[in-house]
Amino acid sequence: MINLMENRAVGLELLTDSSDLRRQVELAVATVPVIDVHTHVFPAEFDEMFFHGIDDLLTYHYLIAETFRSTDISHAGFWEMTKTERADLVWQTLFVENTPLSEAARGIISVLEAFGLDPRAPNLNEARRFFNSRDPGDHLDRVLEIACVSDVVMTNDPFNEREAIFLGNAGTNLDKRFHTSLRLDALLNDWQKTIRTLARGGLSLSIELSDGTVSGLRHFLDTWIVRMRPLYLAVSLPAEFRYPEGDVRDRLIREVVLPTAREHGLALALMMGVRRAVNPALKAAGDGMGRADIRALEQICAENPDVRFLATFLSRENQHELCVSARKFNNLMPFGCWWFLNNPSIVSEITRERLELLGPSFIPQHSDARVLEQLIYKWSHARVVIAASLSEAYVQLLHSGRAVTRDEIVRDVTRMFSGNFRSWVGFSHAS
Ligand code: FIX
Ligand code: ZN
Repeated sequence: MINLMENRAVGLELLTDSSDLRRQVELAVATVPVIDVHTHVFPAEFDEMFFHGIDDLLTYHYLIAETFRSTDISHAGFWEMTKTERADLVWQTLFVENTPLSEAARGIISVLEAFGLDPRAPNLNEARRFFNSRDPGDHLDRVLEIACVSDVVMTNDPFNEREAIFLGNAGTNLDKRFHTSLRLDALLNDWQKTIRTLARGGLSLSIELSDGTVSGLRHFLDTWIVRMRPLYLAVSLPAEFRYPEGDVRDRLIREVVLPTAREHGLALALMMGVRRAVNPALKAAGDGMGRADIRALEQICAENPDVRFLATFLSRENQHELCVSARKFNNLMPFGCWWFLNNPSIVSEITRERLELLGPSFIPQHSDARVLEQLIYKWSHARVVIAASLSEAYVQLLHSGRAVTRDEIVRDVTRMFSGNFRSWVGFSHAS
């Protein structure tokens, strides 16, 4: 009881020494569990969509793009290789013949370190033996524990015929730490192909978006929302996305997506600024980015004040605009440092400008992990930068004349790591 009382008292103590303050921030950021609001990670129930272990880690598309810059293998030659051969080539190229200085390469080192594996191994024998020996359930528990991740939100595409098979059962026997989001890229960015996919599934629609087609699409989404219980709807949008635009996508957003979000009380995540297949020869590694038009987001938020929006942009040049837009629209929640932004130098800049313009009313990061063990490095690397940015904000506040307590720091970090998302999407602790 005394310890509890002492601990309670410590939590209420004003932190007037900047070194103590920094230590408390680092402790809070390191130990407050986070909800990972956007990932491509799947649990083992999704079979071949469940990526884990050293070969999946090394054939991550970030590392494939980097490997092509340091070896003379042709794209075709690389794709003819087996996954094991590709992983060996990536390891040899980026980790043996060169120093793993990039963020994605350093991430592999952080994962090996977490499991006590040799980061300077000449080959992958030890790592393969280790990962192949792990019990899947225990390994998942251990990864989430090391990463201090309480919940993982997947990216789920009901328009993907292969995934739909797994999704159909997701509602029932899914690991309770995994949650779905309903991804709309196929509908909004690939309408011509999707109408053919839906026809194969027995849903015949008209490409001109007749009334019957709109109601057919609404019913398709309603059915999937009931089956998969997504925490939010999501779509990535190209850098050239404009709104209003008067095209098919504009009509699908207005007549199908927004009414569905409103009717089901679902938030809509807009992920803006991607340029798909800039170099198709790199496959998943071939996407690029571009500066998007913040006015499109503002128009959607302004026209739909009763709908909550999550937003992330892929261009560093859009980040300050996003902060200012979020000040204008309280139905807009910025989240994460997406993809090519997820590098410490840029995460630091984005986090500091968000704290300066938004206080704790944003979601600092998502991992975008595709391979289970990436959760470890993406969160350990992010936490270092978030702690430094947050410490700077508290120290500046102290110098301006206002000290904080440890409990207040934990409150603020909890709000950013899970509270803002929970309240935004209506995700209660119980669910
Ligand atoms: O659109 C997305 O969800 C992107 O995150 C992915 O397409 C991308 O490949 C990725 O995983 C980036 O980290
Ligand atoms: Zn993603």
